[in-house]
Amino acid sequence: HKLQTFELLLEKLIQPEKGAIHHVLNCSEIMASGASVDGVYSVFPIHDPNGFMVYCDMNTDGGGWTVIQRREDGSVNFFRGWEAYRDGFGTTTGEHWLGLQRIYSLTRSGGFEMRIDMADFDNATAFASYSDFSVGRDSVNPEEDGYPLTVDGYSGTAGDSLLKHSGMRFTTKDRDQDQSENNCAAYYQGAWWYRNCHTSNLNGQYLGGGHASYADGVEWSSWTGWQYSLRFTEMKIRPRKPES
Ligand SMILES: [Ca+2]
Repeated sequence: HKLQTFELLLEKLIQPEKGAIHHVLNCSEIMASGASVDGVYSVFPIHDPNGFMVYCDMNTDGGGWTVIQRREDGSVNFFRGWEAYRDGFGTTTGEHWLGLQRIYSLTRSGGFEMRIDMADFDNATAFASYSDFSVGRDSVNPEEDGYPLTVDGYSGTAGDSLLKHSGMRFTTKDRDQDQSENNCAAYYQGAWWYRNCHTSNLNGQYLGGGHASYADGVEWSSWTGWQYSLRFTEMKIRPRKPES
């Protein structure tokens, strides 16, 4: 009898009734299905059907955000190489990088906006929003293409420190794809879509506020310059709402 019950259960899992299991693509869909609590959820992007865990911000500016990066206490080492940035690292509830391949799976077809929330060590906050964000858009082999950034349409309070990076490939300390004769990631102790080299460095060293060294901290230059390492950053994406 128990075996029969188990087989029935298994059958249901493998062949769910039509509509019984909805494979949610991102946090926006999870919110649309009724969830309103910030936290860790599973998502199943079309191009990564096995799915993965993400942190969903269900409150900021209407919620439904899938978090792709967070710095908050310096507990996780962000000075890592290509494979780590490709695959992701850290703790979903704490400091982490979701991973370029996953960000690509979520955004490759376009139609996403991105928001970055930031805080300094005096409890001031600011944000930067971009109406268009994707990584490796339309790439057949995004890793070979270097997971290039597409970003456009700034609004916010922190100023724009990302548009100059649009079109750039991702550079890590062990894979130089920037336009500098140096490796910007090695030079500025981070990993980013560097040009020659940066106006922002959110994966830089967690230096905890003002620092004497130049541009190697968690920097967002249009808000706090190149010698102030932010206390908190959170990058998050969601499908753009249809124009109203
Ligand atoms: Ca270079």
